[in-house]
Amino acid sequence: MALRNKDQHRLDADAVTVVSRHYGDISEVPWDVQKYYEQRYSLFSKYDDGIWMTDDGWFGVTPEPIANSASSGTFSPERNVLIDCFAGVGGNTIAFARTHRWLRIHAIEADPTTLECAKHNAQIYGVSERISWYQGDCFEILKDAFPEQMDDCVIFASPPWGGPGYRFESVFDLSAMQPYHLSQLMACFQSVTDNIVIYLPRTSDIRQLAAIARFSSKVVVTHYCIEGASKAICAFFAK
Ligand code: MGP
Repeated sequence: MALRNKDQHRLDADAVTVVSRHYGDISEVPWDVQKYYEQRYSLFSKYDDGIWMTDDGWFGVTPEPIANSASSGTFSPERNVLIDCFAGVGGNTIAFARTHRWLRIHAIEADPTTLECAKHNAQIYGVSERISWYQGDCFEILKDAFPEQMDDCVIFASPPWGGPGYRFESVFDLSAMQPYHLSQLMACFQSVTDNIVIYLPRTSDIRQLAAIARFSSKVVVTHYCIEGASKAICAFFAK
């Protein structure tokens, strides 16, 4: 991808693809991102303070009101460590940090440039000091940094859904989600904890969530809307 203009902050380590930046005017914004740019204050209320995004980040970031609602869900009091496995540009990580409810928040992001955005955005919200950042594959990092069951932990995951095309499925098949399907995610997370929250497409097949819960725990599913428009669901798994 060619560099867009002087506002570009940096390239990733291999100087190949990902550019992070703050768009100040819609005329600078690629056409496929413009819809999300129009919603920028719903994604980050402090957008004008200089929020950094990658172009891919616009598609996947959790709108701030939803992130705030999901992060203030009911979690057992003994759970005081939160691991965000797909931190992206930081929407959910920041919301969890703003609750002041967690002793420590661990945020994992595979892409170095996206991680820089998350760190920068956390500074804007004044919550950086509560977050430990990890760059790399969350499956590897969970195995290396959290190799045992943790009684005090909740895992949150807002994984990739295979791109915006998810919305053309009338019922979204979680066993075909790309690049990681639901069972694969759950198997990895359950090696650390039974308390797992996953952010998923609004059309997700609820029967597949129920089937997973039957073998491990109970599941509560919350449906999030903004101004009447359905956006996504969260599945809260707990023992
Ligand atoms: P959307 O469907 O792209 O937008 O995403 P919208 O405005 O509902 O589209 P409409 O034109 O169909 O009305 C809705 C929300 O889903 C976004 O705000 C993101 O929070 C979330 N989202 C979208 N995608 C493609 C992903 C994804 O791949 N992963 C995750 N975790 N969230 C996503």
